[in-house]
Amino acid sequence: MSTIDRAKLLDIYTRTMKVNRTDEKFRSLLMQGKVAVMYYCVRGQELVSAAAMAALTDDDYVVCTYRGQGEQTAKGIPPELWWAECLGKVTGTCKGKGGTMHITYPEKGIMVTTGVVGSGLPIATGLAMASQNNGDGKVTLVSFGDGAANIGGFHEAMNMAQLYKLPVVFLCQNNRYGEHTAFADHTSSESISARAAGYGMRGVLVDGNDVNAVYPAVQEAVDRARAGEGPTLVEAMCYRMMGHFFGADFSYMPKEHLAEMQREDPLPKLRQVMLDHQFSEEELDAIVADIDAEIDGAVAAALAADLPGPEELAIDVFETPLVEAR
Ligand SMILES: Cc1ncc(C[n+]2csc(CCOP(=O)(O)OP(=O)(O)O)c2C)c(N)n1
Ligand SMILES: [Mg+2]
Repeated sequence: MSTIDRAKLLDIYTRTMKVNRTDEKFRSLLMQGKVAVMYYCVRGQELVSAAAMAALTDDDYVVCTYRGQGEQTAKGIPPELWWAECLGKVTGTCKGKGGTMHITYPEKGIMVTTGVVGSGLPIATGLAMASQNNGDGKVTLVSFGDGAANIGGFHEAMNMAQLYKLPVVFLCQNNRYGEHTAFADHTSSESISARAAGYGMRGVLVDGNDVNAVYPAVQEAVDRARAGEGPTLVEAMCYRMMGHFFGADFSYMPKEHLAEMQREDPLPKLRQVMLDHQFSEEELDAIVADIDAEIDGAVAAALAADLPGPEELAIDVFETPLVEAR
């Protein structure tokens, strides 16, 4: 049985299914040609994002990547704002000027989404340093991939975060691939988390498909960060069940690997944990039905919304809007 209490399990299940249903909806819209934007699928990684976000408060900060739908949804960006942003509409979180790869929503702590691989780590370290200086009690969590761990900024951020005992959690979602390159072909160490020792930092390796592994590990890392005990590098092993981005070929992923992913799929495993805790099939299905209805409403509103007008080009860019400066 799980050590996680029922209320928290329900919270994690709900967040996980929001991420999954959003991913399914996005792929379905793309398949039907109803939308045409870049989208990086999160199928297989839903639980890691959801369990990690469930360990944070609304005010805590998150920095994520282009594959950040999970963090963005699970941290609580309202779906109507999220969908509108993804579709480039003026009603979006960034008035349609960010799109899928640059979602920002400070109201729920989503501070930065970046497409520059590895750049989130130094940014998160800076946010954590600000919190330490301000004494605001916030923890920053940065989500990044296995490939990102091989960028120089990873090392700079890890060293500085540990040196100053900053309230930051480094969450590596090791989905076994960096674009088309398998983990063993781009990383010399056996794991990313083992590198933490080189900085005198705590490193934890967890099964990202198991709620009983990933949630307690992230919660402990968050608690330690908030208590002034410094950063943790949490590496969650998971699978990228699709190509690098929607529509990308993934024939280079070996068949045995695909079979292993199916066996380890986090969603049926989480559902079983819920059933073991006396949640009924009907109850779990009803949660998903509510989520689907909310997503359908948000998508319809986003599709009907306006694109930003040309005047938006000069707004939110400089502190003094260009039109006023002239
Ligand atoms: C600095 C930089 N180098 C290269 C790229 C091209 N690129 C985009 S995604 C990606 C793979 C990153 O893999 P990983 O960090 O494992 O994240 P995942 O896509 O698996 O979530 C690369 C190399 C980039 N966007 N930025
Ligand atoms: Mg990866």
